[in-house]
Amino acid sequence: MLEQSPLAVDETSRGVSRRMVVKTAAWSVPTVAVAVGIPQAAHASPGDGVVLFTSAFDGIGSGLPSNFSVRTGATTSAVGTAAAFATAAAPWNNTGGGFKNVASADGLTAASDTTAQNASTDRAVAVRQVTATDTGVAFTIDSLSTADVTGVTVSFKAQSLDASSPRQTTWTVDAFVGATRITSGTTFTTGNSTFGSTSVAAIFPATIENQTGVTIRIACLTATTGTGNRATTGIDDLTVSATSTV
Ligand SMILES: [Ca+2]
Repeated sequence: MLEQSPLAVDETSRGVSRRMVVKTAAWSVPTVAVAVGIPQAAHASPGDGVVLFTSAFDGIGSGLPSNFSVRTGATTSAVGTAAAFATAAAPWNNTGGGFKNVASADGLTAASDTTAQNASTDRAVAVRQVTATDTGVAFTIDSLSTADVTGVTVSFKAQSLDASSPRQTTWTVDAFVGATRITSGTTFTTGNSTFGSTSVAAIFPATIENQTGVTIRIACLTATTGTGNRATTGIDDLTVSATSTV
C-alpha cells in the first residue's frame, strides 16, 4: 500500500497533476507504475462522512475543548470577544451571570438538586444571562476548515435548565468567514419557565464550503422577552459534520 501515499496527496490538486501522480508513483514503486496510473479512489471517498468538530463537554471541569470558545459582544456583524469560562461545577438556578460548567439535562429532571447535578459526570457548557448580557452571548467553534466538504451541519442538544426563569431567550445558529456572516436559518428558544433538552440540527448553505478560518456560532443576538430572571442555557453533544467531496 506504499504507493497510495503520493496518490492520496496529489488528489488534492486533481486535474493538474495526473502526470505527477504517475511519475511520483513510478519513482516510488516502479513495478506497479502502470497499475497506479489508472484512476482509483484515495482513502477519502466522495460521500464519506467527515467530522470537523465534536465534543460532549464532559471534561470542561479542566477547561473548554480546543477550537471552542465562549463570547460576549456578539452581533450580526461581529463574532464577539472571547469571555471567561468558570470551570467549577455550578447549579442551574444560580443567578450569577457568566459562562459555566453545569450538569447536562440528560438523565436528570427539573427537580434534580445541586447534589444530584454535581454528581453528574455528563456536563454541558452553559451561560446564565443577566442584564449586562441580555444580548451578545455566544458559543463558538473556531478555526474550522471546510475544504473539500459539502453539507456542513452543526448538531447539538439545546438545553433550558432553570425552570424558575421566566424570561425567554432566542438563539441563532450562524457562521462567519472573515467578516462575512452566513446564516443557517435555524433558531431555538430557552427559558420561559421550561426545563428540557432539544436536539437541534442546522444545515449551512454552500457559501460556507471550501473556506478556512470558519467560525460557527450559537448566539443570542436579540433582547430577551418577558420579565424576571433570565435563562440558564446549556449546549451539549455538539458536532459539526459534513460530506467529503473528494
Ligand atoms: Ca455532556
